[in-house]
Amino acid sequence: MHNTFVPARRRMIQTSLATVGFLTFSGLGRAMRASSTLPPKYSGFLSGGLIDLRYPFSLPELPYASNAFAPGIDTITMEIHHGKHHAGYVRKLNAALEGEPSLQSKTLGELLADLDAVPDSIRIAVRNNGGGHANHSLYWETMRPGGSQPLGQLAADIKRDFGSLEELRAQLKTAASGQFGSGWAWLVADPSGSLVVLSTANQDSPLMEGQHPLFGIDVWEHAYYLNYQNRRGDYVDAFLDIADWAAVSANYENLFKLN
Ligand code: MN3
Repeated sequence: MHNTFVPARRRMIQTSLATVGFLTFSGLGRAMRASSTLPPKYSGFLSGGLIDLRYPFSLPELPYASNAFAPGIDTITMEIHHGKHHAGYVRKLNAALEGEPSLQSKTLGELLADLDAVPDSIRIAVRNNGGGHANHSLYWETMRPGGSQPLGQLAADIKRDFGSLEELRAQLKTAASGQFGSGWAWLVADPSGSLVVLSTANQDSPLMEGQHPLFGIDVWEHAYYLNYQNRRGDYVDAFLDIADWAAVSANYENLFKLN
């Protein structure tokens, strides 16, 4: 899909990120971490410290009222989704790591990027609940009543890689509709330097494949079933209408700020 030419800016970014790691989701984490301790497998563009959240993990507060998106995303769905489902991932992730001091020092990004380093006995729990915590933390950050438009670098790269925001939305909807069973549709920054749409099953995070999640659509039934039942596509349309592309833009630009 991509030719072998990598623009100079991309080469620089990949080099600098491999050296220093990079910022986390806005508002959820602040520090940068060196990535030099990561295994080579993950030491490229996308490496640890993506999400500078650490044990004991906690449920982030919603930056808006739970009725802020009604009727498109109804109030009860928001309250159960955040207060029960996301809270459950946080609680179970903490329980899994309770007796593992060596893992408690890792960021959530580091844990998800190297599940092989997690003992067999808790690997599935960390995968499901760590993924759930990361995915939902991003989800809440990238919705805003009325939505917003992509800015700056993200706007330029959406045009470069998809042609238009409309085409990106169409590809996200296709990915969301085509995900069999529970999972997520994503816009990710790929190590190649491109923006890519993909889907994951269950609570798997793109971080597990070395990709940086920028925007995710939760297609678990708990995200929409009260209001939409089997009409997943209608929920996806409603969610895309409240996508906070400006917030996604800010997260994306954090990838380029480190040097
Ligand atoms: Mn969910």
